[in-house]
Amino acid sequence: MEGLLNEIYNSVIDGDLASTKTNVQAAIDQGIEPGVILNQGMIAAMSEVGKRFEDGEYYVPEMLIAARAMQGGLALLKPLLKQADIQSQGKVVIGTVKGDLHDIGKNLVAMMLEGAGFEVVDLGTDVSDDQFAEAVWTHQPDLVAMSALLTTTMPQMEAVIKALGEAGLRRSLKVIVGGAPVTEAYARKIGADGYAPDASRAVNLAKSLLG
Ligand code: B1M
Repeated sequence: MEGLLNEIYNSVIDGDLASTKTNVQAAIDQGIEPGVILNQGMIAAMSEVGKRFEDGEYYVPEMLIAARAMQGGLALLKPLLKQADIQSQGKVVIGTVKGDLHDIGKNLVAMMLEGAGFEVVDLGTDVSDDQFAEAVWTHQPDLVAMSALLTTTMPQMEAVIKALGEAGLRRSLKVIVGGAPVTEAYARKIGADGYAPDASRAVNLAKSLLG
């Protein structure tokens, strides 16, 4: 098992999509827990990619192909993250905020929410405050979930919360935020209802907020 997880780790770091898919499928076939494949194989690899970028060893293209490899592996895990026969837990509108193109964490949160029985409307990346407000108007969700990976795009979360309030859409709607630079204190400061540091805790948070 160790060996296969290492292979996944290395294939994501190398941005090798074909090997990542082969290794993730082999890990699934061997009965390795999806959470272990995800956390010890793929997410660990992405933090190493981030470190290499900070150290000037990797550039944007390397980050991009690592992300592509990770998305390929995630697609194979997706069906396994779904629980069978669960009642709908509510509707969620999710997106990465304006100016931000990072979507792996957001996709993971969306996937885990879906797996836990939430109906998810995914607005993608680079989503403006107006687009969030419009989606809330159209889809009438119970929860809005926002992701930001850049310190420069985090303030967009506050803009969205403000826009929802101004449009009179905040009443029973809950808002949660997350992403690497976001903190609990920041979430409180901007008036969000909650913050989660990772996808599985985002699911717990959503469940507890929607009671
Ligand atoms: Co960029 N990038 N990137 N990047 N990138 C980071 C974020 C960075 C930390 C790298 C670094 O310097 N170490 C840095 C940000 C620095 C900062 O602002 N503090 C950075 C930078 C600087 C940039 C560019 C500006 C680089 C440039 O162009 N010079 C540029 C910006 C582009 C833009 O968005 N406008 C850029 C571009 C890119 C790529 C496009 C090449 C690619 C993204 C591809 C994609 O997403 N499709 C990319 C990548 C891959 C990364 C790193 C390496 C990996 C991110 C990732 O997918 N992690 C990242 C370094 C790092 O994070 N260590 C980095 C795995 C993912 C599972 O984790 O997204 O954190 P994460 O999600 C977690 C939690 O945060 C949480 O749950 C997930 C885990 O379960 N979570 C939520 C996320 N959203 C949530 C929402 C919730 C709750 C929890 O509730 C709603």
